[in-house]
Parts: sequence; structure tokens; C-alpha cells
Amino acid sequence: MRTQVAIIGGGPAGLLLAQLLHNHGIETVVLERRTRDYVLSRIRAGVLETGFTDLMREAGVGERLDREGIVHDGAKLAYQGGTFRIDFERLTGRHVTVYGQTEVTRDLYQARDAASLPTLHGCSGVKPRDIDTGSPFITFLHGGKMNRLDCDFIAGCDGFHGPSRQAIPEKARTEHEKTYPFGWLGILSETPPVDDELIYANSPRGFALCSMRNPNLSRYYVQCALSDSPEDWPDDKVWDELKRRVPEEVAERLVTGPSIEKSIAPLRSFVCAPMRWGRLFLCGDAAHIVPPTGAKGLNTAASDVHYLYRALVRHYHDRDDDGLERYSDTALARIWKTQRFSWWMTNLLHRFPDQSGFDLHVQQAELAVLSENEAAQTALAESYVGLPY
Ligand code: FAS
Ligand code: PHB
Repeated sequence: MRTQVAIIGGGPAGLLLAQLLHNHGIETVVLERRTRDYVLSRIRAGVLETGFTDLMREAGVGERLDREGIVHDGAKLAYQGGTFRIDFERLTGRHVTVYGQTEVTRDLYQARDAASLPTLHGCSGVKPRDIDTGSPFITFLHGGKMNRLDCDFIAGCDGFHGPSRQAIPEKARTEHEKTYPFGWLGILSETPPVDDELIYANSPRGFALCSMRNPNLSRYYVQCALSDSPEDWPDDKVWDELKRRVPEEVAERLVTGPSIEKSIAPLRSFVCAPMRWGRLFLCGDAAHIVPPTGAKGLNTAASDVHYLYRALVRHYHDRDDDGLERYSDTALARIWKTQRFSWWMTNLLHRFPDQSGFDLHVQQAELAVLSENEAAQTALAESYVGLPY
């Protein structure tokens, strides 16, 4: 088997890259470990930057997103000093779109199927090989036998636990990691969202987030202990805790109902450099992870895709490798800015077990300054709607 760009991972990064390359006549094969149903059962990101939605339209898969995506011109922050709104549209002239990662992935799979492009599910033992030569290839188990995929380039879009990052020699990799002493318990419920915008809440009992997917599908998160499991959080407990962490007027109008999905995600900041080794290019969670507080995980995968796809098109169409040579540095420059923002939002909105009285006062003062200072609000809004690619 041979292709031009072999893509490991059929999540949003791999599929979006594949679609953009296909539109420029560049062949791809996507190797995915899980079944299609499993990939589409994962509930993850919900907020898309303008850069991401533009890229989806450029890929020719923005039609349902434009029809069903919910444009948000702002978001609300609640803390002990009250609730205030960050007006993204007035402060930046831009907005975000609420459209679940699951739907993004579904749209990309549908486009790939419609073009009869090769996507192999159930691949195991996927291993990039000879990445530091001009003839890289991948070996993998599929259909009960060992397979080989020869290619020009490999895009490692296989998430945090995939094999691509490990294919870069350990001595050549620099990895930065920061873990947080809590997780997010998330639920999905077929109930009307409590507000028409997102509400991020910093309460004495911990962080909470009120989000949504559509007018009858709500997404809620509460900060929880790392040792917790979803079984520790029966629905009644989730709803009670959420009501105690959001402003009273929000709790009073909260419509509760049975959860249709419940999961706990640990929070981590992680960056691997370089994001390229020979003919292997890392993209998305394979290279970096952010705590979801700033809604940057999926959106940073999109900026990687933007840089990599344009670099590959220049290679194939113009025989110009400048974009490939600069990919890692270019992507990392933006990645560190989204790392900073995600780290800052996480420190701003969560209660830390080792927080001193001083720490708490400074945190609440940060929120107070944000509530009254337009320059501070603009800085948050610029990062939230998405820094330029
Ligand atoms: P993904 O992890 O989405 O996709 C990688 C793909 O590679 C997967 O389909 C996987 O099955 C496949 N793969 C892995 N190993 C493989 C192998 N050996 N061979 C072949 N395929 C392999 N971001 C937000 O902005 N907001 C959120 O609320 C949010 N919540 C999250 C909750 C969880 C539990 C997780 C894990 C992440 C969350 N994220 C969130 C971040 C998430 O949205 C990622 O940023 C996004 O999925 C990145 O997309 P990909 O880089 O494509 O990685
Ligand atoms: C979500 O809706 O899943 C979501 C929204 C905003 C975030 C994180 C998650 O910051």
C-alpha cells in the first residue's frame, strides 16, 4: 500500500488535515485504532474559534456547522464579587461557535466517505518507521495481518497516547508538563441550557461551567477530586453541587434531568518539542495538551492543521519546503500562547487545595479587575475567540 501523506489518527486533527489535503489533490490514508462508532461516541470539546470554523469551510465541510452551530458573542464569569459578561464581539469584532467536537468529527467522516477516501479502523500496533529517511513507512496490524503503508510523509494525529510522539528519539524530545490537583466531571443532559451563553463559575466549593451543544442538549462540568470516578457522582449529586457553585438566580432556573453521558477528565498542560522529526509531523494532542478551561485543545489542533496542510501543499505544488522546515517553530509559537491562556484561565477559576489566604485574595482581585477593566477583558477575549494563525 502506498500514499503521499499517511495520517495516524482519525480524530478531528487527522480528518481535517486529510480533507484539506484531498481538496488540493494530495493523497492520504487515515489509520485509526478505534471503530467509527467509538470515535463518534467521545464527548469532548464544544467551543470553536473563528479560525477553526473558517478552516472547516475551507475544507468544504462547514455547511451543517453554519446551519446548526450556535454563534456566541460573549460569555459570563461568576465569582464571589458577582457575575459579569465578556463581550467578545464588541471587544474584538469576533465570536466563537458552539458546535460539538463529535459533530465536527461526524461531518469530516461523512466528507471522507463521500469521496471514497481510505480510512482504516481497527488498526493496532501502528508504528512509524524510517521517519529520518526519504522513504518513511508505517507497519500496522489490520484485517488479521501485518500491513505496510509506504508514504512521503507521516502526520502523527494520534492524540496524547498515540505512538507518533514516541517515534521521535527520546534524546531529541523536550517535554514540558504541568498537572493540576483536580479533574473535571462532565455530564451531558437532554435539557435546555441554563443560559444562552457559557457561564464559568469560581465558587468557594470549586469551579463549575455551564455549556451546551444545542437548544435541548446541555453540557455541564464541575471541578472534582482526581481520585473521583463517575460512579462517585450520581446525577442528584451533580445537580446539587452545580446549583451550589453557580449564582443563585442561575441555580433557580436550572433544568435538571438524567445524564446521557458522564465522564471525568484529568487536567494537564503538556508540550512536546520538536513537532517534527524527518518526515514525521506531530499535530494536535499528539504534541500538546491544555486544561479545557480556555476551550483551546481542539482549537490548537486546528492551528497545527492550518500550518501543516499549507506547508504540504507548498511542497507538492511548488516544490518549496520552507513551510515544512518552519512548521515546528511556527506551530509551537502559537501553542505556547494558548498554553499560557489555558493555564491562566485554570488558575483564575479553580480552587486549589493548597491555596493560601493570600492566593485566594489575589485570585478574587484578578476577577474583580477583569470585571471592571476593559483592557483586561479585551486581552481575555482576544485569546478566547482565537489568536491569529
Ligand atoms: P484525538 O485524541 O481527538 O484523536 C486522536 C485519534 O487517534 C483518536 O481517534 C484515537 O483513537 C487515535 N489513535 C490513538 N492511538 C492510535 C494508534 N496507536 N493508532 C491509530 N490511531 C490511534 N478540548 C476542548 O477544547 N474542550 C473540552 O471540553 C475538551 N474535553 C476533553 C475531554 C477529554 C476526555 C479529552 C481526552 C480531551 C478533551 N479536549 C477538550 C481536548 C480534545 O478536544 C482534543 O484537543 C482534541 O480531541 C484534539 O484532537 P486530536 O489531536 O485529533 O486528538
Ligand atoms: C464544552 O462545551 O465542552 C466546553 C466549553 C468551554 C470550555 C470547555 C468545554 O472551556
